[in-house]
Amino acid sequence: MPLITTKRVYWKTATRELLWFLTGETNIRPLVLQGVRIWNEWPHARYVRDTGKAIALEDFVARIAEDEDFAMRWGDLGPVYGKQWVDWPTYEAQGDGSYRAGPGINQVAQVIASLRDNPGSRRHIIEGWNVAELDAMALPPCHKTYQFHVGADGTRLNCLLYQRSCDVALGLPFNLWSAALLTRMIAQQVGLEPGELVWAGGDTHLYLNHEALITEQLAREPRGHPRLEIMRRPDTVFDYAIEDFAVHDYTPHGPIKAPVAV
Ligand code: DHF
Ligand code: TMP
Repeated sequence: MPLITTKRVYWKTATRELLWFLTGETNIRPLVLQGVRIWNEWPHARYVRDTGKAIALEDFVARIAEDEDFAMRWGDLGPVYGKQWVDWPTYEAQGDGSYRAGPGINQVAQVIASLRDNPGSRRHIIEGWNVAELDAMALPPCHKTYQFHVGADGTRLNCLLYQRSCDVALGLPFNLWSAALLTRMIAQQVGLEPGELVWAGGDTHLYLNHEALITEQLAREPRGHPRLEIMRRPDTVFDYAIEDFAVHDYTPHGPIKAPVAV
């Protein structure tokens, strides 16, 4: 697995995020209830902006956990990854010039079906960049396009991820792990071996306040080759749980704390 060893990467946190995407959920509450904090800054910033109340981040997050109505009102990130991946909106013309919402499209389920039915297809794509809904998202998708290919010998599943914007210090370690994990899960579902992950970054940047983090990390030697074991084969890609994953041979250097730019 492309799990960075020069600092401790919280792969379970990244895994919980990926599983949350696959539920179609866009509210941070299920993450908060699992102790995952990585999306908290955005709803908090919006709350402070919209209400003018200077509540501390920790108090805001406690309220999200305790008060479901409050979470419904303030915890949503808009139609981000989860929504687009499993419930991409459609519209049906009504004949009178108006449109009505049609059934959502589950891109992940469709890609799995197409990998099974038509492995040679050049159209196995999961796309997050729904142009019409970008304005409603807390953050337009960074890891926006996943394309899967079955290798020429028909036994391996490869993935190409295009990431339009990449925070090298904080986001990238999570993004590499999650892309590889998603590929492993889909490969298991369709009966293929995992192949290559190719990552392509658009705007790939370091924040100035990550300078110390990166300087320290670059001074460290990589350590070994972590492996992922998937403990069982769930019925569908939507049925994995955090307990299904074990990482072996991961003895990273220590964590390095760094602020996230909102
Ligand atoms: N904004 C920016 N500016 N950079 C990002 O990487 C980013 N990532 C987002 C949302 N918005 C973003 C979602 N992913 C962390 C990791 C991934 C992530 C958001 C935050 C993070 O803070 N990681 C720390 C702590 C992890 C933890 O507390 O579990 C790390 O050391 O990896
Ligand atoms: P931007 O929308 O202005 O590009 O800002 C988004 C920032 O978040 C940018 O630094 C990239 C970073 N990011 C990642 O690197 N990976 C992620 O998964 C997410 C959600 C954000």
